[in-house]
Amino acid sequence: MIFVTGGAGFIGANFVLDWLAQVDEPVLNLDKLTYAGNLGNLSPLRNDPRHVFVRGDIGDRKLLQRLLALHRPRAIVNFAAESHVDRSIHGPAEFIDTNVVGTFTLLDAVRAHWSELALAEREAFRFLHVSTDEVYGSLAPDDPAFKESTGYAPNSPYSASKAASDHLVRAYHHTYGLPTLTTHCSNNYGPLQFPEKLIPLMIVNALAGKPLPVYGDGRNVRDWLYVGDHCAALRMVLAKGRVGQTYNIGGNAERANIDVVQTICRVLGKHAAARDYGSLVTFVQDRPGHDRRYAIDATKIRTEFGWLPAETFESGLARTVKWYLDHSEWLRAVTSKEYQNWISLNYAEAEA
Ligand code: NAD
Ligand code: TDX
Repeated sequence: MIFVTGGAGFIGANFVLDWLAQVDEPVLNLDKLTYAGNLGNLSPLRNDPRHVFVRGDIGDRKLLQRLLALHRPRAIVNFAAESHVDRSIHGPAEFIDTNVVGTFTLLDAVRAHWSELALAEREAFRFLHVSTDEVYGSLAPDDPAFKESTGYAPNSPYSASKAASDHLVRAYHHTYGLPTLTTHCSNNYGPLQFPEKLIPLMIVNALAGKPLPVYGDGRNVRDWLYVGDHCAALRMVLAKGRVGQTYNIGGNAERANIDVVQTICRVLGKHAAARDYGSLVTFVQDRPGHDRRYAIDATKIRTEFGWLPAETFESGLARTVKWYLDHSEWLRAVTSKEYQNWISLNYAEAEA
């Protein structure tokens, strides 16, 4: 079996659902179920014996030792993280605890387990660490896109904590020979994304007739990838990636935030009870340290494995908007009191 961490979150849950649909191999899923983790994301697997869910922390070494000894996974796929940049600005400590110390604890427990395996199992073993393009920092408008060789320049507590975890993964390969793989993906969107991130937040606010808070001048650029395409890329890297290597994954879909928001308004404008969503756009105070532009050069994964995204930004966004329109119950469940508290905190004095 494979051992997935953070598999009740947005990308992790999409990955587990896709994995069990495409590959008939069981999954051990360890997730702390923070505000971002939701067992409802995995409800299609409720009676599926191939999915073993354990609530727990990647920083709990004893639990990790027990799970590794009991289930003897052939691979780890590490999604578990605090993932929202704005939350890292308000409260960075949890990002250090999970993304840095938690990843370290996971790596070290896995190394201890792996080093006791028979040679053939040791060689076949993989530790896939899911990282982000944000570790490379911010691009000027005409800079070339991030390559695997681009130097690290993280700018937020979130990206700094992910960068630190990447360095630990690299060191565990270089020093101990742990067969690691690291991926750097651009901004994901799609079903099951918690509505604190740009695209689902805008959909939810628009449907509620609330302001659509665009930071700064709205010209910051992100490179968008549909989550299903990210999951397909991760399956390829796990199967074919060369140990110790890093792989960039991106949608080749750079868009300014204001254009993303206006496209969402247009797509939403086609549904039954539509209104003039564009009039809800509100420019608000910028995010401190806001990275201007991210862009991924995905040449390596394309040439090595033939990976290409199946969705364009327009087709993926149409699917995503439809998913949110069809899943009002899911949205109601995740927009809890804690969610309302976060929205009040982050957007309290945001109006510029
Ligand atoms: P998410 O916040 O939706 O999910 C994170 C999951 O990890 C949640 O289920 C949460 O409960 C769990 N978790 C948090 N702390 C934990 C701990 N200490 N132990 C066990 N589980 C814990 O995040 P996401 O958007 O699905 O991102 C998943 C991974 O992909 C992260 O590592 C993130 O850095 C990376 N990534 C995300 C994006 C993106 O656009 N969302 C892009 C590139 C890379
Ligand atoms: O209310 C908002 N208004 C706004 O203008 C929010 C929430 C965001 N934005 C802007 C900030 C960014 O330029 O939209 C852009 C996207 O913001 P997020 O969805 O918060 O994503 P980002 O900060 O780019 O980081 C994401 O991509 C890389 C994920 O959250 C990370 O986990 C991933 O590593």
